[in-house]
Amino acid sequence: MWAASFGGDVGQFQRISPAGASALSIWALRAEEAGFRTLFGSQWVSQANGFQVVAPGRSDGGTAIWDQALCWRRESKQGLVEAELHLHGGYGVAEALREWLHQHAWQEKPWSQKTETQLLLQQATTPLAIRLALQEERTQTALDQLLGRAADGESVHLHSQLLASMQASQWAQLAAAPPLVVMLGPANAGKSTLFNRCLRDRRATTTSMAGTTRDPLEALLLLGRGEAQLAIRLADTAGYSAAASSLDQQAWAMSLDLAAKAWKVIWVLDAAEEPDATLTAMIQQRRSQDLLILNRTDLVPHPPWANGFGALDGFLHHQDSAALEQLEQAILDSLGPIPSLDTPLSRDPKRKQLLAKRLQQHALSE
Ligand SMILES: Nc1nc2c(ncn2[C@@H]2O[C@H](COP(=O)(O)OP(=O)(O)OP(=O)(O)O)[C@@H](O)[C@H]2O)c(=O)[nH]1
Ligand SMILES: [Mg+2]
Repeated sequence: MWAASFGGDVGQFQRISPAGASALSIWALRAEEAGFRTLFGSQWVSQANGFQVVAPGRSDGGTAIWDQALCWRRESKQGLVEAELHLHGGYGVAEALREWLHQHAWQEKPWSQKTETQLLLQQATTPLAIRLALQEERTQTALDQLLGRAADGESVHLHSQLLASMQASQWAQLAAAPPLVVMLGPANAGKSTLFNRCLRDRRATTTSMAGTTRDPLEALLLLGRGEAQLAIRLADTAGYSAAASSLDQQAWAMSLDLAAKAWKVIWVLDAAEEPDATLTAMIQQRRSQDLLILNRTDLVPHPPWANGFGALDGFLHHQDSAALEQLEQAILDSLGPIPSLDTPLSRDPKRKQLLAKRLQQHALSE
């Protein structure tokens, strides 16, 4: 789209550091090679990824308002060259640069025309999010080829590749926007205590009285380690009570609303208190991606009513740090292995749909 508006050596530019006075200002420039040569003459950086200190031409013979900038030639796309200019961040300097570029018929390009990958990189919460954003851009063609081969029916042994791409695409989706995980359950089951333990911080109030938490509380939490870390938005909510006041009922309704929007719900039950029929029905209808934890098992280790509830296998009371790791692992395990560097992936809904379809066909044929 950018290239289409180009003619001759006319270039486009935008400020990529925040507007306003600051120590430094950074500008992105894009043009055909000739456009840069007209601008910088012999000072232009001829090598990709090269750096050079550049000064503006002084055709008026006077003193230039901005004198020097660091120029980084970034990359070349569709016959266009991109460069970054780093210079002083004062207001006058920025205006002088704008004026100088306008004099050379360069156009200022609005900030909003950033590419999808640039936006993802700017919002990335973890190194994994950065890696998968770049991987998505890099493997687009490979994914389309894989889908093409799967459609042809020429190769029958594509199931594992399709599955890896499917899982990688899900990882990319979740890494790009931290998903919501909601803690839900009866009042006083220890939800807020567990929330604090997960965050290793006292963020939620906990008391021995039922109905302590009213409004949902949300915090960003990193799961896993190193380059595999995934950020989630963990939410603590108000609990359920059969004898709730109207205020408590309103709070519980808010908990349910939030749970309906969640990627996963973690049901936290009190081992010392058998859930009533209403709650039992809700727990039994939970979605396959939800988890169930039996808490306060130091009080009642094996409550008979919990048999067949499908609580997280061997989950202990929250004092045990192994239990927290087990919970973290259960969430990560549901995503499958971390995508390898060369697995093609996409967050595009149409491609994901096609991937699911081909995966189903190939599962049947193998
Ligand atoms: N014995 C025992 N007590 C616990 C455990 N977890 C939490 N508690 C206690 O149980 C009480 C309730 O804990 P909270 O974390 O406030 O429970 P909650 O589910 O957030 O309660 P509401 O906000 O009222 O819905 C507190 O006194 C906690 O110290 C546990 O594993 N064992
Ligand atoms: Mg609470």
